[in-house]
Amino acid sequence: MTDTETAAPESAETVAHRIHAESKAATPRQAEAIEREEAHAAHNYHPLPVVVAEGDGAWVTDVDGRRYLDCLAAYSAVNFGHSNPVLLDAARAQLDRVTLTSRAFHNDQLGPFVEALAQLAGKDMVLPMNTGAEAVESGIKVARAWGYRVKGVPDGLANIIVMSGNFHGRTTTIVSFSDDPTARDGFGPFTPGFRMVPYGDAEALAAAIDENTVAVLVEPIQGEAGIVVPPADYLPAVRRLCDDNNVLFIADEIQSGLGRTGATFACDLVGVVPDLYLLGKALGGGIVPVSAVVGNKDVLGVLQPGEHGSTFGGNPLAAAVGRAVVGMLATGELQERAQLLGQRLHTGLERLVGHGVVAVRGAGLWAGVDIDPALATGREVCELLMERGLLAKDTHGSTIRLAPPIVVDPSDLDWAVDQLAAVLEDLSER
Ligand code: IF1
Repeated sequence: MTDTETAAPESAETVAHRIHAESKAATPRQAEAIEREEAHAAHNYHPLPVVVAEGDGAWVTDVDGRRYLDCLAAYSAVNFGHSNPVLLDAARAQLDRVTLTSRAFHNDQLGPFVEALAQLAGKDMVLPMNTGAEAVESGIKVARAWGYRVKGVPDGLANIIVMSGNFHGRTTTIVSFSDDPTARDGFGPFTPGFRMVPYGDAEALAAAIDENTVAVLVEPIQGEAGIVVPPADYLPAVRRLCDDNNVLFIADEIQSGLGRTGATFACDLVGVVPDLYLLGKALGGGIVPVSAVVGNKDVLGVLQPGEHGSTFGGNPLAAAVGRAVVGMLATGELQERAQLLGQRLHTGLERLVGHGVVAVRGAGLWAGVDIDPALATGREVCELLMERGLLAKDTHGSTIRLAPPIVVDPSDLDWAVDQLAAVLEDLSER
């Protein structure tokens, strides 16, 4: 007996969702799962009609046993693959000990985690949080407090410079400085104290800095904007401008960091060290939410007891997994793998330019592919790729992003490019 047979008469909306789900879903199991989700979960996403049940490495399996190559990796939160044995072992070992104490007490996992993460980043202090947005919000609060208490900016006058096309999360303050109407409209009133300049334009940034500027917040490579890589001399120019004006350089490496670009941090690719790294996603190994603000004591030391925190920030389970993640990155082998596989991926994708692909951008095992809009939208391409057993996600317009787990087999990478080529060929013949 399924829920719907015992439930009250279906509302028109439920019927519509059921028809939608069934029409999109290939099997009854999928339809049932989608219908229940659509009936009871907020509709803040428009997922592809696939219902994942298991994951292993770079592959996931749906409720009917169909396998898909995961080329999204949960927006780079699954850099080390689904069910990574090293990370699962670290989680399992801690699950049987203690998982949550709050920071009202110490726990025996936090110290080793923050020590290892600070060392990985070449810094000396870590503020442990949970989601990426929490790390961004924490970075904003730390920068403002540093501005008032160290730089000497008059209280309440601090400004932070952000970039056009930015994506830093979904909280009200963060969307306050978004220029994406879909992310921002309808959520006011907004938080003041932010200025926007064009991404990649050092002159515009120089002109926007004034005596009350406390920080520049920038993605070293913009993810949601479509894997936008700035000119090679841009981040070094940001570093120089921040040094010259006593302004904090805050790098949001939540999506670009932790191996994705073929380096530990995307900033490494251009030899730049920010004052604060904002980390998240892959820091939790695809198992638990783990994020952090990583910097030196002269900045993060401004926080006094009781001024900031979170129930789960730095919990022993998160710290145990985060420490295992840092351990996997400490040797540099995963970063090298992402660099080598990334070359293979980009070489394959470049061959499609002029054959349905307009442009390819990215770094390491991270690519933004602009599909010829005359052929299809990014969503349509992703639906056709899904039918061929490849999961990817479109971003704005006709751009799709490809970011498989770094553990992906080289042959699977070649297969993925072949599937995209086949989809584009089918579309061009349509
Ligand atoms: C969604 C986008 C990607 C991020 C950067 C901070 C955060 C994110 C550079 C906040 C999060 C996620 C959020 C998720 C989808 C995904 C996303 F499409 F929204 F924009 F990756 F590009 N900084 N990005 O990319 O981290 O609080 O989510 O842990 O909101 O739909 P979070």
